[in-house]
This record gives sequence, C-alpha cells and structure tokens, in this order.
Amino acid sequence: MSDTAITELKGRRIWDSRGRPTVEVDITLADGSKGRGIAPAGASRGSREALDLRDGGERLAGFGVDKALRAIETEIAPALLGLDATDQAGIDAQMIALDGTPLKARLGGNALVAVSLAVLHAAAASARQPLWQYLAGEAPSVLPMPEIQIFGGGAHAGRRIDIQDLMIMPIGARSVAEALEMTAEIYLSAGRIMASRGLVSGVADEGGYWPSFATNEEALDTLVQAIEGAGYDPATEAAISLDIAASEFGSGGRYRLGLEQRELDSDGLCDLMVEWCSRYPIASIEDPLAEDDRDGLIRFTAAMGDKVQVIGDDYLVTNAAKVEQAAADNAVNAVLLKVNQAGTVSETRAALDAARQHGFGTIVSARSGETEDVTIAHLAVGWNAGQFKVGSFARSERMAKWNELLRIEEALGAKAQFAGTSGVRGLGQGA
Ligand code: 2PG
Ligand code: MG
Repeated sequence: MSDTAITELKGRRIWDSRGRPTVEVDITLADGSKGRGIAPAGASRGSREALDLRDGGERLAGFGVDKALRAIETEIAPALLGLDATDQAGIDAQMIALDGTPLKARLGGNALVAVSLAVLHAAAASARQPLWQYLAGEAPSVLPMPEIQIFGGGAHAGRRIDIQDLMIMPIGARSVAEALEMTAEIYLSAGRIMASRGLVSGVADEGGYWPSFATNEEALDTLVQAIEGAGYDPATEAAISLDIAASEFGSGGRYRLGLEQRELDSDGLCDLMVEWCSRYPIASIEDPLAEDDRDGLIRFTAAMGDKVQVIGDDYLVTNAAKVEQAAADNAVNAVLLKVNQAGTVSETRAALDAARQHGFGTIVSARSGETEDVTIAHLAVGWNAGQFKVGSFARSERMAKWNELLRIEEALGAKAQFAGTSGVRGLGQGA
C-alpha cells in the first residue's frame, strides 16, 4: 500500500452558518496524514447544480443529512479505502460513476463534495504543504481581487429587495491587506448611513446589512454613498459588483420585481440592467437574466460585455460543458466557481480550465450557507483564479476566509502578487 492510500474515511453531521445540518468528512492516509472536507449549501441554487441529499420530512425542516452520511458509510468509504489520495481525478471519477446520476442525486452532492475536498486536503497534508502551495506547484501564486457584499438581498434576505448581492470591488487596492482595509471602511460607512436613517435592522445570510430600502435603486444609491462616505472614488478606487440572481424572480421570460411591483419581460430587464450599468459605477454583474434566458444574456453581453464583467452563476453551475457553450454563444464573459455546484474538486477545476481557455474571468465563490472552513481561499490562490467572492465583511464564516487570505498573502511575503483588476473582464483583461 502506498503512503498516500486512504485508510480511514468517516463522515459526521455538523452545523452550518444558517444553523442547518451539513456533512463533514475526515480522511486518514497510510502515512498518518489527515484531511477534512465540509459541504457548503446554497439558497439561490441553479436548477442544474449537483443536488444535496437531504432527509426530507418534518425533522429539521427536511434539511437532515442522515441519508448522505449513510451513503458515505455504506457506499463511498468502501469504494475509496485503499485508493491513492494524490489521484484526485481518479477518486472523483470513481465517486461520479458510483453515484450514476446526472446531478449526483443518489449519493448526494453534499456527500461527494465533502469527500472530494477531504481527499484534496489529505494529499496536501501528506506533501507537507499548505493547500494553496500544493495546488499552485511551481506556478507563481497570485492573490485574488475580492468582491465583498455590503447589502444582502434576494433569497438571502426574505426577498426584501430583488438584487441579491450588492458588493464592492476595491479596484484601487494594491494588495489583499489594502483591499480589505478599504472594505472595512466602506462597511463601517454603510453602517453609519443605515443608522443615521434609522434603517439598521440586522444582517442578511452572508453578513451584509439587511436591505431596508424602498427600491432596488435606493440600495444602489446608498452603496455609492457608502463608498464615497468612506472617502473612495467609485470610478477608480472601489467599484460596484452586483449579483442580480435573476432566476430567483423570473423564468419563462417574465420577471417580477417584488418590492416595486413591476413586471418586466426579457427585453425590459435587459434594458434595466444596461441602464444600471450605465448610471452606476458597476464593474461586474452576475446572472443579470435568469438561467433559462439565454437570448437575454446574449443581448446583454453584446451590449455591455466590453465594459462590464458578466458572470454566469446559475447559468453555468460550475460546469465545463456549459462554459464551452456560453463561450460559443458569447452569453457571458466570466464564470463563478463553486465546488459544491459541480460536486467534486476535479469538475470544478475542469470548469476553470475551460473558462481560462476562452479568456473568461474566473471567480472562486462561497455559498450563502457556509462554515468555518477556509478551503476556498486556498483554491482561489492555488488555482490563480484572479477573483474571490465570500459574502460580506461580518459573521465569522465569512471573516475566516478573508483572514485566511491575509495569512496566505503574508506567507508569500515578497513573492506575493495581487491580481488587482487584471482578471476582471471589461476592466483589465479583454477590455
Ligand atoms: C450566489 C451565492 C452567493 P447561494 O448566488 O452567488 O452569494 O448564493 O449560495 O445562495 O447560491
Ligand atoms: Mg450568484
């Protein structure tokens, strides 16, 4: 048996940032190295992403993970024991074949992703390297540009406003440390504005201020004020990045803006998105139209794709074949990468490779349901993704990831390179 053969694989139930159960997996190798993986969970989910296996029924509102844990114990562990943890692609392929369904519904995307990440960590531990370094190999490690949520909305805030993530991108920063200090100033500035208007009522799922606004545009105006209130220029120092998550309020070419009680068709929403991108200092926009609105996305990207980064999240679900198709269609110019959307590390990496081949921007992203796990900070650096989206600048499941990025920047020392806007379509690359 090789030193890196898997000798133990054990799942357990832990709890995520929404207080819901999730899957954690510990793996031990023959040489004693250990790795741990944890499944995150989305709330605004693409219909073609890997499916979590949940228990259903009344207990824990159906979110239980006993079935997923059973799948790990009775099927995945027996199949993987003895396999070499350094063969990530082989192990992931084995799990995909064992599951046998297109969306990993039988064994559960939550089971597969926790195992896949645990395998990766164990292999890095055996190589005695931090994960980012293990992944980067000889390639230079580049620290990603962060996108940080200031106001949460959509499915993460009781649909109080339609826009899901109102974020900033500190485009004027020269390092992660500086980017996060700018973020802190802007988050504090937003808090002061909300307090002065009597609007502070807590935070949304990812730590952004609860969106107590009368309209989506009031939220955008307030974000600009927060940036300026912190002393930054939105055009050159801290721009806006939005996740519209349009699949959450529209399908079949009909969109309903809830708070404003407006109905729009695909052209109407496309025009509104173009108008916002022209009126506000928006550098990046995600899912501006719904996942079933390919023509709308193509129209929007034709209109704005040379000035603004257009990210496919629900539209691409971290799937290499969908990235290929989107590149052929010119439907978007960047891809959000979420390991649990694909279900395995290898498939996520394949989506990144496809994106890179077509000159797409690449953004490693957290989910709205997270834990203390900081793996994605290592993926963003080790894979040289260029951009990193974690949620807001509050709640420890978010701060753990920002703080890990600072530690990696420090560990790189003089070798640390900050991506800045170089990977952001429309701003740096491909403008
Ligand atoms: C998204 C993510 C993070 P969720 O839509 O990009 O904001 O949300 O994890 O709920 O899909
Ligand atoms: Mg999204």
